[in-house]
Amino acid sequence: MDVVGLSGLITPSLDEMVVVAKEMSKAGFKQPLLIGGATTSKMHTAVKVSPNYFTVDHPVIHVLDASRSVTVVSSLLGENKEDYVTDIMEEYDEVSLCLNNPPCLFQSISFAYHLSFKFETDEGRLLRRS
Ligand code: B12
Repeated sequence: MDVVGLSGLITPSLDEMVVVAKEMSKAGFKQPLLIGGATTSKMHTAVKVSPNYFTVDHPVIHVLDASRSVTVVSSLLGENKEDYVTDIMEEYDEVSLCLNNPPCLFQSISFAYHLSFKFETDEGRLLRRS
């Protein structure tokens, strides 16, 4: 299976990713799109990139560390691909709905803890993720 990966090293890369996602959609690409790099976030992927390309067949997935892409691609190749992708889709919907609402965002992120992201918080305020 081919996968397309975009790496956002500097802030302008974030807007370019949106352009790339739109172009991939227009050109009829079918490959999953992995988003990574220091300036990217799940919120940016959910709100800006994903609406331009995400389908169950070719999801857009934010991957925090390149080493995690192995697990992600294994899940995309596995029997439970559809469940895996649907979970991500639902999570992105929740994160998008919570935009500009930190308590709501924290709740939805806690809900997604099973995806094994770790967070440190201070009275509901997100401090760090690892
Ligand atoms: C090395 C470096 C450079 C080198 C790059 C050399 C090269 N050929 O790659 C040089 C000196 C050229 C450079 C230039 C610039 N840099 Co610089 N640079 C860095 C630095 C120190 C390290 C980046 C790095 O390579 N890290 C190692 C990689 C492996 O880590 P990573 O990118 O985080 O990737 C990991 C994950 O994010 C993930 N991942 C990354 N991509 C992907 C993709 C996928 C698909 C997946 C699944 C995962 C994934 O996996 C990786 C491993 O875990 C960072 C500071 C920092 N500590 O991050 C600044 C930094 C990125 N640079 C910065 C800036 C501003 C610049 C310049 C614009 C400076 C200027 N005014 O000219 C230019 C831009 C050049 C350009 N056109 O891109 C800023 C960006 C700030 C911002 N938010 O925009 C940073 C953050 C420094 C800072 N704090 O100000 N830079």
